Amino acid sequence: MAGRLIVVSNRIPTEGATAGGLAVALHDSLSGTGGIWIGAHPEVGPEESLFEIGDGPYQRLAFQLSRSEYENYYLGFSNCVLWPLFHRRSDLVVLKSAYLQEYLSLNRRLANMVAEVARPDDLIWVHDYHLLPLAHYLREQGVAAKIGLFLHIPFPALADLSILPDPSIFAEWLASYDLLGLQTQADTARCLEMYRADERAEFFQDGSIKFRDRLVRVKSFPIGIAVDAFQSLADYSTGNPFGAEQPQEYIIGVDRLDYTKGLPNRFRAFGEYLHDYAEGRRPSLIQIAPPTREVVEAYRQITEELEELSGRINGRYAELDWTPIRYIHRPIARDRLAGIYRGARACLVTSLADGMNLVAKEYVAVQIPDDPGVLILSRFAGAAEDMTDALLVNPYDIDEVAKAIDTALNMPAEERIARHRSCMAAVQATDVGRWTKHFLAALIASQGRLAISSGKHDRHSRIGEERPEPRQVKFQHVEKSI
Ligand code: GDG
Repeated sequence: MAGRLIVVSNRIPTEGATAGGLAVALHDSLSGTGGIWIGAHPEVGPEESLFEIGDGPYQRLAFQLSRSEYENYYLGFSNCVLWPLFHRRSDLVVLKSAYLQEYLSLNRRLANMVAEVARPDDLIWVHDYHLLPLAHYLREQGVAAKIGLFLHIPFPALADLSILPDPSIFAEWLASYDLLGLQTQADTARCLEMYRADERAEFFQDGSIKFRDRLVRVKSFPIGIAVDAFQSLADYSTGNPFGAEQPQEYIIGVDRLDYTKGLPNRFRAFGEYLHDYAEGRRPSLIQIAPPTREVVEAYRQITEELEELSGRINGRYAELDWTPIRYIHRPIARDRLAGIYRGARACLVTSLADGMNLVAKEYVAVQIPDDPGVLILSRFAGAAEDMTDALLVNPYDIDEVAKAIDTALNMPAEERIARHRSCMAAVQATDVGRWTKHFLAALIASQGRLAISSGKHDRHSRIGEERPEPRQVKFQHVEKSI
């Protein structure tokens, strides 16, 4: 890698929190290049500049969100506009002009701070929907370094974008990146559809899009987990992860309590399974659902709905020595989680829309290969694009999910083993270490700015590195090349 890696995300990993797969995967690239991770931190710090937190093998620079930025940029535009819109829940979008204004001003403020530390040969890797316009503002600041974006959530449908006052801004923001990384090929197709509808965009045979004076490459990079590390967690989680009362037979669900995860239908389907199929069998559904974004109204509503549904189903079916749904509305330690996954006869993932869904991969990774449990996976999770041998279900169809629970719990060992082997191959192929390498290699290979630039803002004057324009072709050839 030429220069340093600079990762920018909404939140910076902190010592207190367990390191997630992404932080683990980026550790080597950051440490090896004297890299920097930049993100928001709850600590009080100076308002206009980045401040350093902690010691470590790479630098961590934090910025602070004001109360108003937290409300309008984070809760507002990021989580009451972009999150529902990108997850096909336009009905939950709340439009307020202050949301967009502060989303833009935070991104501009952050770009100014990042521009202070960035050098022309750095690679800047921006993460997720909170920071879509960051590259646009970095370019305004004259930053010429290569900038990539990875979007962890689904790319929206063109029709859904039209509920925004100015849907065309997305094409503009995103074209300031050199590389747009999306989770799936379906996301890539939706992104290309957006550019196809925009007369400012031209398409090239190598899969890039020319927009004004820039070339942007759009490609899918399905994210995965740190397979070996997660398997080790399950191996070393000794004893009974439940404590005293381990259920005999159980199905596991693990999700941040979010309306995109299809939890009410999951509970209904389990209730229907108990009614129609269980026949004397007494499996439990262990649902771990730590709270997130509770101050947003839509999250309050779903919390109430789940309490009501689990109460009703347990009231109807529970016995003195059996609780059908164990609904745990708080986080569980990661090593216990790995042990709980391993003992589950099935895992239920019922997302109505989901960028990837790492829970599906974690579950498969820790199964015992000669006696594995069965993954029941929504066809609307990104993971379904590769894990085609999971039991794929339509999460809107409660009957179908109830039937899939029955199929999973009665599946012969031979079929379980074959399905698991196939899903495990997908988990291995997308290991987060490989994923990081693929993304960074594609970013290094990306084309960047075209020769036609005026370069008037070009602080790092990289115009000398311009490349010839690729041959322009008709769009229908392009789709095949991606
Ligand atoms: C976004 C996209 C995409 C959950 N509860 C506990 C806990 N977790 C961990 C799981 C898993 C992670 O949280 C959830 O990851 P997902 O991928 O399922 O979902 P999002 O949080 O929505 O993530 C998603 C992902 O980004 C990556 O690109 O796949 O589509 O929405 O790792 O294990 N961990 C612990 N206790 C819990 O109670 N320790």
